[in-house]
Amino acid sequence: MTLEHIGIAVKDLEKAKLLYQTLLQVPPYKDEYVESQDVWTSFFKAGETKVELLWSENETSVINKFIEKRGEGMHHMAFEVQDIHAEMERLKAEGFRLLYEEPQPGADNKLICFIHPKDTGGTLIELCQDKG
Ligand code: CMX
Repeated sequence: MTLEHIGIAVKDLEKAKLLYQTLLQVPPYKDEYVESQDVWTSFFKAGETKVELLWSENETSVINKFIEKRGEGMHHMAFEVQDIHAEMERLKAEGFRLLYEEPQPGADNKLICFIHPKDTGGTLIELCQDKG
């Protein structure tokens, strides 16, 4: 698995975009609304990996629930896999709770699934596979 991106939950997307643009010295390469997650995303390249800013206007979204409980900051790590179905089967057999039965459409042309943070020492982990 390779680290594909790190997701950061933010309260103000425009402010966070300016901050990361200053920090990384590159503009975001993509802004995308992900309907299946009800979240706006903004992606920055950072060497071999990416930073994904996450923002939602919906108060009941998982992002705002997370911010309310834990504050802004790192929300998840995403690992890229070659065969997401096979990885989901493998991890399920290892006893991890997966949040979806089937991979869902995610941002940046990916199929995604999450592992429950209670099974991974408190860090939400996403598996992703390029749709090709
Ligand atoms: N990282 C670490 N722990 C987290 C977490 C996160 N991102 N989100 C929630 N938790 C913790 C909570 O703090 C809580 O812990 P305590 O019981 O110790 O307080 C526990 O997990 C249960 O959380 P909750 O507040 O009751 O919230 P929910 O159960 O409603 O949701 C989760 C938690 C992970 C199942 C939900 O956020 C989820 O389905 N996430 C997957 C989808 C997602 O995150 N989408 C946004 C990103 C989309 C994208 O990248 O495109």
